[in-house]
Amino acid sequence: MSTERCGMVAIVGRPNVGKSTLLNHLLGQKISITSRKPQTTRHRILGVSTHEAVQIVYVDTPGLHQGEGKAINRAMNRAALGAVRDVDLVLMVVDRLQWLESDEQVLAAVRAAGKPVLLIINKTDQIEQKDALLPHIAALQEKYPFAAIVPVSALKGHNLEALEREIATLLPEAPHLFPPDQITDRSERFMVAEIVREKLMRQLGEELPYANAVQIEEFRQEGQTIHISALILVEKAGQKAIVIGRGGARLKLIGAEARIDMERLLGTKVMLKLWVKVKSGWSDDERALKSLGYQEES
Ligand SMILES: Nc1nc2c(ncn2[C@@H]2O[C@H](COP(=O)(O)OP(=O)(O)OP(=O)(O)O)[C@@H](O)[C@H]2O)c(=O)[nH]1
Ligand SMILES: [Mg+2]
Repeated sequence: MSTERCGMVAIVGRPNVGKSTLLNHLLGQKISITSRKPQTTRHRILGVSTHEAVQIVYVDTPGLHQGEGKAINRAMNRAALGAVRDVDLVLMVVDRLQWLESDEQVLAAVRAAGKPVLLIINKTDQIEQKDALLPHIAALQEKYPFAAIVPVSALKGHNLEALEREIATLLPEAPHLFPPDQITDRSERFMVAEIVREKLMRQLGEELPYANAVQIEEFRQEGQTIHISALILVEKAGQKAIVIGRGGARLKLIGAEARIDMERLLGTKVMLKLWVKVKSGWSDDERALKSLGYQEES
């Protein structure tokens, strides 16, 4: 048997560059929610990929953003920066040929951590000027001694095998941390709450800011069916009305979409009940955040 390799690999970048999409496609299974809106991911989420002697433990992180703002934003930045400290390798993701001030700040943060950094140019399927890619890569090489620069399309799965091979060469020789069939460290309860949050983010346009959180009140198996009740917390009465929609239509749609994903995840029939409750100020209240799982260990 060849020597075991294993390492922790943080996926970082500014919001919306495709970090969670990349994780899901690397794993071939959806464990981290995604949406067109920035700041979709709020927690650190592990995704474990084991192929024979190589185990890669990916850590998806919230997009690093400026402006500390509310407690929840600070908690998200802390989660992302904490992850960078704890890993063997950092994957920094950027969007096509863009290099913004916010990318520069992400680079400053990972540089400070002193870990090897592999730069991923994502969304190559949407690059119109293909011949601009090589000069862009050359310019990026000047910015930092990246371990490698790999263009991919996370969404279409382009070049992901080459990326995985590159990652494997950068991992230390070490025993595996997880059994080969384990794919995440998160509980089914957590994943179910995240599914509801994804449908909320996708259903609501700019009307609803990020002031929503989901709490699972019940998760109970009865025969072949799992009964789930989820509470959606919003900040204001007006937001509650928006989530519920006319005659409850929007909440019904969110529930129908969430149930499909939950049944796929759990492999059983799901009876889902959704509730919406106003709890003002939770997103800027450290204690409320802690009870919603936003407190990071370190
Ligand atoms: N065309 C294209 N779209 C992509 C690709 N990767 C991600 N996207 C889209 O980009 C949007 C953001 O993707 P996410 O994976 O949620 O991005 P993220 O970096 O995790 O975002 P935050 O968690 O908010 O920081 C979604 O609409 C994805 O479908 C890609 O390779 N090509
Ligand atoms: Mg994400």
